Amino acid sequence: MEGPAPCPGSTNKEAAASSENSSCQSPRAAMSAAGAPHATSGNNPVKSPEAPHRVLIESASKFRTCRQIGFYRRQKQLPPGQSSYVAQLDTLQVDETCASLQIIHQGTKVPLNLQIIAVIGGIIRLKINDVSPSKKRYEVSDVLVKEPASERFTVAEQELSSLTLEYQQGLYKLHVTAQPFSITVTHEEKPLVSVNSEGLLYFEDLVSPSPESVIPGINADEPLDSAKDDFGHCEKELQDFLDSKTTSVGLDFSLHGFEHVYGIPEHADHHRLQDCRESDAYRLYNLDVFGYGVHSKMGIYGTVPLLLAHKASYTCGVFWHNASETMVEVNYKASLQPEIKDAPVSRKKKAVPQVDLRWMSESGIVDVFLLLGPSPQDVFNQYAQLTGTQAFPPRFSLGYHQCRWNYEDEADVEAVDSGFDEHLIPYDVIWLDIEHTDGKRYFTWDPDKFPDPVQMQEKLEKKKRKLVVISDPHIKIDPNYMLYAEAKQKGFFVKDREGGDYVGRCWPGSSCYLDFTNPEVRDWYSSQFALNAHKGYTDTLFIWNDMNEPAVFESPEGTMPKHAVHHQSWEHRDLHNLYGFYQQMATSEGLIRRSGGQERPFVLTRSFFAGSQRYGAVWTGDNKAEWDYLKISIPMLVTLSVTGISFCGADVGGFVGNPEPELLVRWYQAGSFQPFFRGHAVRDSQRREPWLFGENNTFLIKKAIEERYTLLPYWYLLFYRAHVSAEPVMRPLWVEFPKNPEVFGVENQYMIGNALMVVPVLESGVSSLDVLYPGSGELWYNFRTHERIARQHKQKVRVTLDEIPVYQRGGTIVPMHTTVGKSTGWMEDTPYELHVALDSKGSASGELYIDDGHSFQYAQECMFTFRRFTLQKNVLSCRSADNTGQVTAESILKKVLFMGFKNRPSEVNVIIAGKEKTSVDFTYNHKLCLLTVENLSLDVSNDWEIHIAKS
Ligand code: NBV
Repeated sequence: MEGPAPCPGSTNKEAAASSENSSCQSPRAAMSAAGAPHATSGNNPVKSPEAPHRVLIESASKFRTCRQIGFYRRQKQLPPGQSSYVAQLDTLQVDETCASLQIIHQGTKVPLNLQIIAVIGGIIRLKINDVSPSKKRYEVSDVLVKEPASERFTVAEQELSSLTLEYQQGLYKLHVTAQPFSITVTHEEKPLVSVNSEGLLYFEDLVSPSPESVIPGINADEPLDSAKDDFGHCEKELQDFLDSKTTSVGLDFSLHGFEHVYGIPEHADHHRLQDCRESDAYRLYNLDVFGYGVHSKMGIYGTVPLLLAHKASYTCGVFWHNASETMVEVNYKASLQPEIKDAPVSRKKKAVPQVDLRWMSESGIVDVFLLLGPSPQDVFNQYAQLTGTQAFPPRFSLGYHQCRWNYEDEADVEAVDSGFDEHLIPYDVIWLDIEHTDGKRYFTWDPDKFPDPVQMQEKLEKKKRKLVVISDPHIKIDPNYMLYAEAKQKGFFVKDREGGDYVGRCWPGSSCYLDFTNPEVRDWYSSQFALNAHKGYTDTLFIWNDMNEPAVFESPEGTMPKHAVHHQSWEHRDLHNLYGFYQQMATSEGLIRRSGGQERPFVLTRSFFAGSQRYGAVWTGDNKAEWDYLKISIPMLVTLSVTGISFCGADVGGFVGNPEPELLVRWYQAGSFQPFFRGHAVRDSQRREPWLFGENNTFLIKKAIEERYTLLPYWYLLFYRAHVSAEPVMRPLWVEFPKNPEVFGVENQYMIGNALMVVPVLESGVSSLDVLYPGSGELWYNFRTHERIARQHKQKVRVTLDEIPVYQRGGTIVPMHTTVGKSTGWMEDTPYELHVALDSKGSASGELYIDDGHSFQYAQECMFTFRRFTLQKNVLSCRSADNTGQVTAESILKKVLFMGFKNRPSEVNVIIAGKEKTSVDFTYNHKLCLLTVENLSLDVSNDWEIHIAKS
């Protein structure tokens, strides 16, 4: 190809456009803007095979390593071991809300206020802030659903040098040591977590940099290799960006007896967090990293500063409530600890595993919640009590989504939509990327390509399908663009240091960025989704928020400078990780409002923070069409899931590049068993609709998608449970088998709910897999053949390209649909079937949840059917699961499969509402021990029983 290289997303025409209107940058800037993997993830130039004209050079210097981060380097000057802080126990005050006391730095004599709060429900909150600040520090608001209710601590002991507070009638004790200051929380007298035992409490004085803030000979605020900067940023720009204020805070925690910690997304790395001694710390800084490298601790699009620690006897969590750039160091070690109280000295100490954590944030205060568990579900509940649960999605959004950058025009949309019908593949949503707009002006349509967006949506709606369009946070500077003009006039953009609107470059060229941290801006943005506000914005249109880290081209690390100024004069540095959270909040609120509060929204976001689960779904951004990315998607998604974000997915097929057909098929098979299921592809890639890879692959992809649709009742139930009970939808094995250390490091198998274990194929050419069947005395069944797995806890399993292994756990009942339709909308009246997998006692239980699939009536008027099925002593009963739901429409159960039923029954009878027995047809397969009761017509809203008479 001749001529200048277009950047991602641009056409040659655009690339040639004037700089004022161009959505393009120089190739180097494009690479810079789009992001590049971290230094630790490889520096090799990567050729994008589908776009030979576009060479994406992975740059080592685009994103900073820990050593290039000023506050990290300053904090690392603090020698571990002996804290300079002393707790002034005589300042202790205890009231209904907290215990507070002062801690003082022995060198600087600067006092800090420590609040210890006993939050009802098994949470201890520690807040450390200035006593008399010269300037207020940023405190995160809007992430917690409300100010957590607290109870009074009992002071059990108070001496000159220590103090003991009791929580939950002494089940937990907090031992506060005065000098050096530390806190140890015990559970049943055993140490659980110590705070500042490594002496790494760090709290920079706002007024003057502390003596430690400067490394001899090097200014810690300058990049180590600024001279080598390769992005054409002048010295001043770099200084502007890196002018770290000395406002950073840090604290250490030791988790006693733990060897497994998880959480703190988002990193393209293992589920179990890796030791950081030989490498970088985990960085939590939301960044747009195109084609991010795998096995890297660099921060990518989102942050949830929640870490979970698990051992066979206990699960707990640390939630660091701070939205500035944060680093987390994890060190695994064994320590000698007093284990047994009152034991002879010789028996008192034994080596126990320990995880040391060090959290460091660039600004804000120390505000940390210790989630005391003790079970995984307790930690999920405690975290949800603070930050909320997963928004209950509309049912359509659990179907399959078809996306591409870009579906070119209305004809293209129609052709793709029809393609699904022609190939009889169900799907629910088609997506439009940035090119659908008029010059990247969000809320507008390209008048040539999308002249009649309403009609286009009506056509889709007739087929019971939806449209999603993208809406990024950058707003093109164009006085004739209404959205810009209005926001400008209202002063709704993020400001620069001089008080003007901050201007950055993004897809539309020069742009301003809406200040979503301002509630007024959010309110105004929400109102943009009103049905009469913009042409073509109908009630079947849903929204995708991208580039909301926020991404800014030609800016260091491709994001907003830290000195940009937000609402109430807070600097961007204080709240960087919250920007995307606030955009999704405003978008989701807008969709609710446009329906007068009636309809559930669907909003996908790329950037997120703790609490984002309340506003919709998250995906893992710009992965690549390579096997490593399919593989890493599993730990990435289970990590998101255990940190509250259940509605998560990865681009099926891989965003960047062209997947080989085998990879694509495997990705569909895995994606079909992941919460958010969307195929997506970068611009310039070959078309990837499911039917373009030959008959057999089309068949396999169709089969994977169909399987998703037959399992919709189960997915819907799991999302309901995630919403009401904070249960993750996708689960690492340790959550379901918490007492089984063998599974604590497993990340190539996972659970969907408590019933299905999925073993995705993550490599090419695989003909067998080693499958672990966890649990003791647990029975497992092949999900498709219903055959019981012989009791071996590890087995080599033969696999073909046809499907990935999925197993149903004995003791569970999975609700399914009997057939599939064109989309979820066509399946509202589709009958149900139950897959009952018997445990070793011949019992099983499960649930089914049904409502209208789209409105809030389930919550407002209890308009739902929530049923529990229990199999015990050969009787399967159907009863209300919680006695609150009202019956909605009639829903028919047609078929029940009983797996692991040892003998052929003599007869099977149904008793409806306690009335007389009716005998029903059944078949029995001896070899499989499978009893099938068919041709039923049972309304699941009724109480009924199926009695199986033994022969
Ligand atoms: O809007 C274009 C893309 C989008 O397709 C992708 O899913 C996002 O992650 N977007 C990023 C911006 C450009 C990436 C090079």
